Parts: sequence; structure tokens; C-alpha cells
Amino acid sequence: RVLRRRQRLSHLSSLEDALNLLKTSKNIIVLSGAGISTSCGIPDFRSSTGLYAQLQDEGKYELDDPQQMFDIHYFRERPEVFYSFAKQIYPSNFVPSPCHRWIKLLEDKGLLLRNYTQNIDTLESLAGVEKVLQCHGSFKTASCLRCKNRVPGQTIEPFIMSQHIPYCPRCQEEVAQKQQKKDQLKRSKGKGKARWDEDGEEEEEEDIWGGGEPGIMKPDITFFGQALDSEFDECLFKDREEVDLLVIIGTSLKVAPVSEVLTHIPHSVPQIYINLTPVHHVKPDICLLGDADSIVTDLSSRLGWTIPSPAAVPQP
Ligand code: CNA
Repeated sequence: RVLRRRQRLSHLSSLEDALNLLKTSKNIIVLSGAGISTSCGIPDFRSSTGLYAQLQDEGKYELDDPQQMFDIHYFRERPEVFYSFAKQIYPSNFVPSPCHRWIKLLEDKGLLLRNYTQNIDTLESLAGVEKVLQCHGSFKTASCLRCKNRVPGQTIEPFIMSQHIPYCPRCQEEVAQKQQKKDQLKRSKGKGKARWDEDGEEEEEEDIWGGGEPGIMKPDITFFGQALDSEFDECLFKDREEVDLLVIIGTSLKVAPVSEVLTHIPHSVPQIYINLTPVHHVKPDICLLGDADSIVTDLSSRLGWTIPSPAAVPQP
């Protein structure tokens, strides 16, 4: 049956087919990437004007590979590099694009099963989309690398803006308390006789309180080398039973495991790929190449659908 379905899908290629699929499908998964936010002024990763190219050109961060900027191992070693740059990608005054509003339209029509977004800019939520899974997290919250303390993203916003490393408030308190106890102990010992070892040297004080440095806070965006939240697998496990159309927009499909969504949903589910540039490592059934905002606007007008106006979505 799968083979028959695939044979039928192999005839799909045109805009007409895409329109028919959109007209007849009821449980659409939208898999989106950085390309739906470029028109909002947020560069993607891999375009010729994207962040990777910019990081390479600027050279000021002295990265061996631009991907290091989002690598957890590199972050642990040199958090100051990320914090000297993070302000450039921090979601501040961006306004959702027609693509974000098109996803909202699908939801309003009861056609959206879920939007799996790789984006960290939270513009889907700003457009009012509720059935959205931010697969790579967002700046909404931040966590301590040491004690896992989670705080609202606004807590570290001033640090991002002033390009300083934020340390964990809970760890800082803990370290201060430990230091206080140490000082008390030292003072009480100082009152009595000093301790000497057999060679007559003063003994090293044993660090019975532990202590050390407070942990560094990291925005809860998924870096290379970090696992995705289990919610991703749970949602996909559920959705694969219901999905009847996969629409992929504005992604190079280079980052796993999100790029593997294509292989995790039944092969009988048709796929429409909307992107500026073609993909070569996968073969979606229908490829609509060009600017994503123009394509979804064109599809909508042909279907007689109206994309909500920017005024209809809350402003930042
Ligand atoms: P990517 O690898 O940079 O791919 C983006 C794709 O979008 C490219 O194939 C472009 O050709 C295409 N594209 C760019 N502009 C348009 C446009 N106007 N219309 C249609 N297509 C366009 O980025 P992916 O999303 O595939 O990679 C996943 C990474 C990118 C995730 O980890 C994200 O966190 C990360 N990222 C997110 C943002 C954001 O939140 N806005 C920005 C930059 C990077």
C-alpha cells in the first residue's frame, strides 16, 4: 500500500498539486526554520548573508568554525564569546512575517496539527500560534549549567544586552553562604592555637564546605551537542498517527533530529517543501522554490484564504 501511495505521490510536483493537498488535508504538520524569519530582519544560519557567513567575515570571535558559537562544549569553555554576540540574535522588536501569520491561519482554520519550529525567536507565539513546539528551545527561560536552576529569560536580558556573562543567582547565594561559614570557622580557629604539621608548616585548610564558582546561566536554546527536550519525541510519536500533510518552510534540513521528521512520519504522507534554495539530500514530493512569504501569500489567494493582517497579531 505504501508503494502504491508513493507511486501516486511521485506524480505530485506542481503548484496545482500543492493547492489540492492544502484544500483536502485536515491535519497538517508545519516544519519551519530560520527562512521564515529572515524577512523580519533575523538572519538565518546558512544563507550567503546568514550568521555563519557573517561570523566568518567578522573574524573577531576567532572561531575555528562558526558553528562553535552554538556549541555547548565551546560555550562551557568560553561563555564570554557567546555573550559578546548574543545581543545580535536576541528577540527584541521583531514582528511576525506573513509565514508566521499563515501558520496562524492554518490553526484558525482547524488544519494545523502542530508547528515544529527550529526557530528560537518565538515569533510563532507572537503571531498567536498555540500548537507550536519550539524544538530548539528559546530565550524564554535560562538555566544554570551547574545546578540547573531555571529562571525567566528576562532575568538574563540585561546581561545579554550589556554583553556580560550572567551567573546563577542561586549558586551565587550558595557560594556566598559557604564563604561566610568558612570565614566564621577561620575566625573561631584564629582565636585558638594555630595548627602545625609535623614539619612545622601551617596546615592547608581542608575545604569542607565545597564552594567553587557559581554556575553560568545559559538561555534555554538547544546548542549543538545538547539533546532536544523529550517533548519532541513524545509529540512526534503522537502526531505521526494523525498527520496527513507535511509542509516544510524555510529550512535547509541540515540539523538533526528535526530534519529527520521527514523519515519519522509515514511515507504515505505527502510533503510540500517551500524554500529559497533547493535541498539535495532529501526529495520532498513537491518543491516550491522562492521567497516563502510570497509563496504562502500566493497559495492563500489561490485558495481564497486570507492571511491575518499584521494588525491582527499582538505587537511586541
Ligand atoms: P538554515 O540552515 O540557515 O536554513 C535556512 C533556509 O531558509 C535556507 O535553506 C535558506 O535558503 C532558506 N531561506 C532564507 N530566507 C528565505 C526566504 N525568505 N524564503 C524562503 N526560504 C528562505 O536554518 P535552519 O532553520 O534550517 O537550521 C536550523 C537552525 C537555525 C536552528 O537550530 C535554529 O535555532 C537556527 N536559527 C534560528 C533563527 C531564528 O530563530 N530566527 C535564526 C538563525 C538560526
